[in-house]
Amino acid sequence: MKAPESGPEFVPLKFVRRPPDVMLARARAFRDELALRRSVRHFSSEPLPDGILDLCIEAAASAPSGAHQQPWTFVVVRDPALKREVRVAAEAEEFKFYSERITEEWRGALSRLGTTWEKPFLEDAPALIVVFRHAHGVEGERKVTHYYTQESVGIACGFLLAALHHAGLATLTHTPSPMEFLARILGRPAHERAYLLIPVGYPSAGCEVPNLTRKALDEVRLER
Ligand code: IYR
Repeated sequence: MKAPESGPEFVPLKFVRRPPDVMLARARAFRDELALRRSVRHFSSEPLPDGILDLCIEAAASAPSGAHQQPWTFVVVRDPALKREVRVAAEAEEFKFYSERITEEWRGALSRLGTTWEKPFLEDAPALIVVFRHAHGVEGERKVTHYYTQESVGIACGFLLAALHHAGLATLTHTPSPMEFLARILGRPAHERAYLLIPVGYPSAGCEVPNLTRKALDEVRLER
């Protein structure tokens, strides 16, 4: 006879309760810090401190996920030959995008970002983190359904971008489309789908970013 499934095990929550003035100061400091994050498209090749990416990936992997299935893999690409392979494949897709697939409306929307099919940052940045979403799980021969994978991996990527920024690194959220080439080049199994490609490093000397403004609080927040 099959042993009965054991019920959930619970442990005390570790929760840090803070006085309101401390909470406000922390919320303000966190807002101000995240406000300084910008998408960077020009990287120096300066190497990263040892261990920094693993710490940030551990922060990302602490994100909540559907049924706690943690449907993600973070692939760190540092090898110059592999970065080149990713760049060549990404630029092939991006060339088709900018010359054929893009609509005039989309071209207009992108114009102030100054992007083109050329992606030197894929080789210049000392590391690329390619985040894969597990469309389902695999247990032996069995396919395991995963839930809310888009939301889960999106939240983990938010944690990752915040952790990298907090650590003092610049990032870009790059989505060459389609991204199937990443699973092929990086040898990921069929149930892992490339979700986001994140170049990580230091901005190049004299790096510039578009002069963008953000929506004000009263444009994004309602009270009902
Ligand atoms: N993937 C292309 C195009 C692109 C699309 C959007 I939406 C952006 O916010 C930025 C770029 C590229 O990376 O150039």
